Amino acid sequence: MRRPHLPTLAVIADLHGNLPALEATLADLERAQPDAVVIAGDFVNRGPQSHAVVARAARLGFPAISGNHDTWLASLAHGVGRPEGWDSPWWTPARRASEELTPDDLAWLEALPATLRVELPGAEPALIVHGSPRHSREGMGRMLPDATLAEALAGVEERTIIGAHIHYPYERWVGDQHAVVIGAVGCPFNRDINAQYGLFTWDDGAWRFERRSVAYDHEPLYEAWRACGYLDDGSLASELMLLEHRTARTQYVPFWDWAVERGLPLTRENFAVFSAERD
Ligand SMILES: [Mn+2]
Repeated sequence: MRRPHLPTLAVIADLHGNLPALEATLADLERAQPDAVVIAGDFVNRGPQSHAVVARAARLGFPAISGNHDTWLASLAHGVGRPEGWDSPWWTPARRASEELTPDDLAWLEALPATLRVELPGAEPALIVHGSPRHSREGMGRMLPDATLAEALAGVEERTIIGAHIHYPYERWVGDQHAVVIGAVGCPFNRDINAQYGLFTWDDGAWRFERRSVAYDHEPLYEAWRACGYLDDGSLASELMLLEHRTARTQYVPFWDWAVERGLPLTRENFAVFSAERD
């Protein structure tokens, strides 16, 4: 007897201005043929192609939500919330990325909802979030204690909550709720440089999570880095973001935290010390 069709859902997120990674993911979705595709935010920033990724994603027409980088860059583009030293090389990637967003890009990003409920025939609904149901910057990863996650999920009626934000795949159960974090398409932090996303199949009363990891040629990404100009003023922040693409490991934020904790300036010399201490 043929098995009946099982509902399938793909969730992709954290594109972060990396068009080659998005294209590789789309090619893999062509092979997987899920019933639905949802994009769970962070289209922009970090990578060199924020405008190109937003323009491509907008044309795809998949349901989508916004991530913390999308709302942040949109407000920066309007001159709101600019950090101290905004014109310095440290802020070059965010400054250049926010400048390259067109009025259409901004209107599209700003119209995205924060969360989205997905309902497919024959399956339970799932809630798509960027971080957690209550905040786009609260990732549901291993650093979030169970008790805090339970608070974040209080009042959420869906049993399956699918998020992103932390850039590595992770899943756990809290009570009868299943929290899944998909990996990142454009900027993974799990030392796997492939484009990663989640493919979900409704089987035997639950959404089963399959981690997809799609190899792609990184040379066009590095070429985009050379062409975008974010490295031209010697911006260390830009170099760290490129290094994140090369290593699939978080560099920028932990170095920042390390330097602030010690009252040290964000210099190459200090990054070398940080890197040596960390390994
Ligand atoms: Mn992100």
